[in-house]
Amino acid sequence: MKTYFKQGSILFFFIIAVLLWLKTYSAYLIEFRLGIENGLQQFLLFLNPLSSSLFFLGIALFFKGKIQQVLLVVIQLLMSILLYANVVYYRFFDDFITIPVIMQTKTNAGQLGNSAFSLMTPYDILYFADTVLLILFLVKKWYKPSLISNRKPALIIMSAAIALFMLNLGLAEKDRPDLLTRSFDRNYLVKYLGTYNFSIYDVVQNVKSAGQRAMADTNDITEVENYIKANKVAPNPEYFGVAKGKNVIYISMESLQTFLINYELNGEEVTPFLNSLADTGEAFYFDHIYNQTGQGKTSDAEFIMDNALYPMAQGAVYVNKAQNTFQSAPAILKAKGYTSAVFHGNYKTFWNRNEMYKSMGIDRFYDAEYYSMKEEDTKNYGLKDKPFFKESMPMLEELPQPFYTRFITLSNHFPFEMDDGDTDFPPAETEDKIVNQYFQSAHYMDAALEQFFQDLKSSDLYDDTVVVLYGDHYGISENHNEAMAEIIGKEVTPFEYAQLQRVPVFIHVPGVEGGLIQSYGGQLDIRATVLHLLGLSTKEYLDFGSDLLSKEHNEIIPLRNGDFVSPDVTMIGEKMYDSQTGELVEDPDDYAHLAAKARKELEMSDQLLYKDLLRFYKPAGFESINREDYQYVKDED
Ligand code: GP9
Ligand code: MN
Repeated sequence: MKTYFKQGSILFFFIIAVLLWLKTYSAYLIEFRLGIENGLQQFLLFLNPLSSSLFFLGIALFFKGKIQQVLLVVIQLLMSILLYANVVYYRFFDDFITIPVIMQTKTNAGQLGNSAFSLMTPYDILYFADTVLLILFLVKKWYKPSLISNRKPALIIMSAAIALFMLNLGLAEKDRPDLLTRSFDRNYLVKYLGTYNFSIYDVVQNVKSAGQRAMADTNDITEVENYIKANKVAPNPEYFGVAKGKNVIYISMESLQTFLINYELNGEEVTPFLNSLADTGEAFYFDHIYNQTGQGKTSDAEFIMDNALYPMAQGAVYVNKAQNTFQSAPAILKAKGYTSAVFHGNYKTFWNRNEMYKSMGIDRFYDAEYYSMKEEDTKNYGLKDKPFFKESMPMLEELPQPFYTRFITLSNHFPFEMDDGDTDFPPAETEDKIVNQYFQSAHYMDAALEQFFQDLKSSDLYDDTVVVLYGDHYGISENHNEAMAEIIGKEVTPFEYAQLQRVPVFIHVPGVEGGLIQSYGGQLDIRATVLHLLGLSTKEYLDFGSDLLSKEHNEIIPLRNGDFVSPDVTMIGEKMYDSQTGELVEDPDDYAHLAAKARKELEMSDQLLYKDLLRFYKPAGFESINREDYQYVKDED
């Protein structure tokens, strides 16, 4: 039998390591947009997979014979899987996988499948070509591992790998100080250190966060409490209490971005119903609200609505902090006689909702179990919006009043596919199918909302109910910038992309004249706005929003990635842009204090969450939630 490599030859090992290195580097170039700005960054990107390949594959060399073979395959395969998983995840989320995301996938078992498949292509098989080659060589015995362990060369290779890594880290720190301690942005970490090292960093971070909770005590709450209370703004007396005792309905509008409101595609309005809400003054329409969600997407937006705290920089609060203590809106309103409920045409375990809702004191959860879920009525993640709202009506009417509820729509979800007959709205005509379909599914959702409003009116609930509609997060990621440029009629620069992070917010208050409100705000500001409309003071609560209708409303809006927007400047990464013109500002240092304020706010909120500090705080008049009082099991009848 022919053996291509001398027994114990180290050459074969190097070929495998180099293939993994180059494969990873190619993936960086082809799949990820890491924003390489200079030659050094380009060099580090090229360098970083080398040290990881040598280091991890090198472990196999400490063993001999069969064990060496098996280890080589297993390590190579695991690294390839990690790389490919990141590639697929990035194609949709523009982000890298973290430990909490992996936990989420488990929680959401099976249901992410559809989206994941639409993100894969047959060419992806190339991501495992070198793995197949490696296995082939070993099975065919074209390469025979050493019968003694290659301890000495292994040590040399490991040391070289570590030296390379230290060099990499040193150069990265030089280009971007505090890379490991301060960064909110996973893109930076991957750009400088690579996907494999990022995963290790992520594991360490998660272990640390578990430790943080254990170490915290009552003293930790004081700083946060002082910060928050010093920054509270007074409600606007004109609106305070105008909706006292009214019901509340929040509607989470899946993936809806502000650019769609009043947008006309070939002369036809995409969202005629929502447009009419704003135009007629039937509701307040806020057109400068930026989404502040992170990896938890819909669940992060829900979390923000009910808690006015920042979601996590990595992973979803719903999944990772579901056992924390919260003083959520449903619990606050419970003390005022409200019954709370969530309606959603997907199963209760998705996003770990059935656990998180207990901590937020949500009384009832009408999940997929309560709906018909007929084949022709479902698509993607669950029930289509029109049957969803239709079937929800009788359940809503049964609720004791006043109620506090949330309806979570689904039809306008990536990849925005519609069934035949669900919409006659024409797709856009860019080269990008996803962008084209987005208009159709958004139009369908708009029609579903109109039908729901009709039903509320005919049921007499309308005049007793505040309705808040909010876009949950972006629908169109950076991957589609080219087509989006056609849609918005200008290049999607980083500044324009930040503008696309706006999500529409409408608030209908019975008997109150609405209209367009252009002040800058974030999703976190909605809770205080609504509680004040209901006539509840928010002074005692540890939250980070500021009433959008207040004259003192705070217009510096931190985003979850550490950037911020304000009417004057918008900070993206390290750069400051004039918010009105989109040009870089001449003297960014003039705005350093705003950046510091935004950072401080995120830091304070993170403290609350990571250390679970609300367990040490009890607002006056608040009745603590006991998770055991809540259960979301449908009665058999
Ligand atoms: C699933 C729905 C979609 O239940 O909320 O979640 P998303 O993927 O948008 O976070
Ligand atoms: Mn969503």
